[in-house]
Amino acid sequence: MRHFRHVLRLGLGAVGAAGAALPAAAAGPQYWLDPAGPVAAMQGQLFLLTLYIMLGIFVTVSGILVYTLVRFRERAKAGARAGQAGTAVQRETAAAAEEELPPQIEGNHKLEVVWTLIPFLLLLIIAIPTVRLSFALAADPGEDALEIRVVGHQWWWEFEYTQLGIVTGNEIRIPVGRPVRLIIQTDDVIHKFWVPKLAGKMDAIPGRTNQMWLQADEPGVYYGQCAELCGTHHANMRMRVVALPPAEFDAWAANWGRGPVVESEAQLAAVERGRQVFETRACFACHTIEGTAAQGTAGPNLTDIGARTTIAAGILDNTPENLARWISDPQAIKPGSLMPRVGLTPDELQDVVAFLTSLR
Ligand code: HEC
Ligand SMILES: [Cu+2]
Repeated sequence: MRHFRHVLRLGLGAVGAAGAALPAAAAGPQYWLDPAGPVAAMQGQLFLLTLYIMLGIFVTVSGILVYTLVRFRERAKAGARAGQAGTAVQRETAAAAEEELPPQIEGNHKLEVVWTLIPFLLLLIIAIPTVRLSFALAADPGEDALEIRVVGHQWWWEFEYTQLGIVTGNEIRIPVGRPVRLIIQTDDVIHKFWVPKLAGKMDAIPGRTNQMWLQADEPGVYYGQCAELCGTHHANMRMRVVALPPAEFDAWAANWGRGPVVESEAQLAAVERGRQVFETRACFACHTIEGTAAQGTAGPNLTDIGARTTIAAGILDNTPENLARWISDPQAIKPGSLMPRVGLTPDELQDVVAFLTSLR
């Protein structure tokens, strides 16, 4: 009985811990059971269906187990207790009681059919929606879909809008209510694209192209990250999906690559100097900025860097201070990152930051 209580306490403890952890996870921006689009919603429903069936089985089986343990437990017998100090007759009765066994049952066709049929039916209930959903998710989202090629790099994401000629990094803008076809590839090792509130994970595998689709039903910023261990900065390979009303999306797309936005003559001069720094120092060899001499591809395309909310694959807010920190010493922020430290004078640094922040 002491063991039983111990097990019961452990079990209740585990359920309590899970119950406390769930709402805590729900508060986070990557809680996938709080979907913001049809793909994540369908996946969540299938998960919950399976979970509820399993919970039903768990409760039924454990219930029968606990009932059996309690109901048929060995009880101290009056005779056995008496036996220790009793007469010879009492001792004999006690010994006989010890040997007394419950009826031994072997084979029961009815029961066997029932407990084969029930799992069969339950598996069928899980299998039908699973197969249907698998086909729905593998299907092409159609001609109207926006297509984005996603390329994983150590440790940042490249996004190419194949129909629009736009390339960006670590942050994708998509129009609300329109399906997005994602062509998923990698430039080096295996990565995994994952924006929990919009859709489940998809591998980016060398030499292979995977496809998936997603859609955001409400405007907002959805957090994602690489979900496959891909080296030192796997945990710092984040991304954001910004879902915009269609008109705002179109305006952003039309404006992309239009060059610097400046408010004053003085700012224009700084931006001009910054562009020259970018085009003549090592930056141009690794980064592309539309409309400049910089056409490198080893690092993220920076054409709209001023419009992004974060830099360095989601680990720093995009502010002029953080840009300067990053550019002056990327290795201090992301040690081992594939952007080297480029020696710039303080003036050059200031100008290049002015140039980059104007690209919005
Ligand atoms: C050898 C190639 C290389 C050179 C040279 C280089 N970068 Fe980078 N840069 C990268 C890579 C790779 C990343 C992505 C790093 C990461 O997030 O892990 C990056 C990231 C950045 C980012 C953040 C972009 C984002 O989307 O988060 C900025 C801004 C940037 N570089 C600016 C510069 C500037 C300015 C220079 C010149 C002073 C420069 N880079 C020189 C390779 C390079
Ligand atoms: Cu990765």
